[in-house]
Amino acid sequence: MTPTITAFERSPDRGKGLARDMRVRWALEEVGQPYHVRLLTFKAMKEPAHLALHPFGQIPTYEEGDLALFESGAIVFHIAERHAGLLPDDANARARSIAWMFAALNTVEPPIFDRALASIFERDEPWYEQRLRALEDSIRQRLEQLSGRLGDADWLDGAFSAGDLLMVSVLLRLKGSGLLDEYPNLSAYVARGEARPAYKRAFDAQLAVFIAASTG
Ligand code: GTB
Repeated sequence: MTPTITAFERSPDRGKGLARDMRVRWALEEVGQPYHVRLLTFKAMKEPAHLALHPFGQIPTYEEGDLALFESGAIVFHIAERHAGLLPDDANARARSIAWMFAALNTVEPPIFDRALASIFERDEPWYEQRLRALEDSIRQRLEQLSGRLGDADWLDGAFSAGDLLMVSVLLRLKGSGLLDEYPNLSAYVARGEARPAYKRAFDAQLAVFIAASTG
């Protein structure tokens, strides 16, 4: 059965691929699973039909037969469990990949996302510069640690896995901030992720949605 995911009808990032449907698209592309996309306005996301799928009225969701999921991490995990290619077969290596998935979402993403939110919603506050510095210090601490662990390896733990897919997705939000450039091995790691054909297909698909919304 072909799954259906939800995405922004018009992403506020103007097609930069920063919304969280991108990581789900990427996972589906990595495993070669075709998918449908249902596009939603902000208004539709808060209506009962969507709230029945997503208790917080957000994207992405994932529907497949009688299964409905929300939370991008849970969706990527589901895809990785049901298809070959995103989690190793060896039980210990698999557990470590899953640990990297959680690390990406629980340990690395929060200060990065908070920085993005602050730069949109708190820019005019008198304490903005101080808050930005504090958030960037927290981000640097995580990047330093991650950079040390990655070293000169291509991926976090052996072959590319769902842990890398989520970590690269999270780090991509730092592009243009200058922060990633302070850690050349992490910049190269993100570039390796972006160079994957599956990433490119997913990126092009979400960009096509933005272009269609802008020209239609
Ligand atoms: N923890 C959830 C998950 O991982 O799935 C978080 C889902 C989430 O934050 N969804 C956002 C959403 O639906 C879109 S991705 N927001 C609408 C709402 O809450 O009403 C977050 C996002 C939004 C915008 C940009 N951007 O413009 O760059 C990037 C990322």
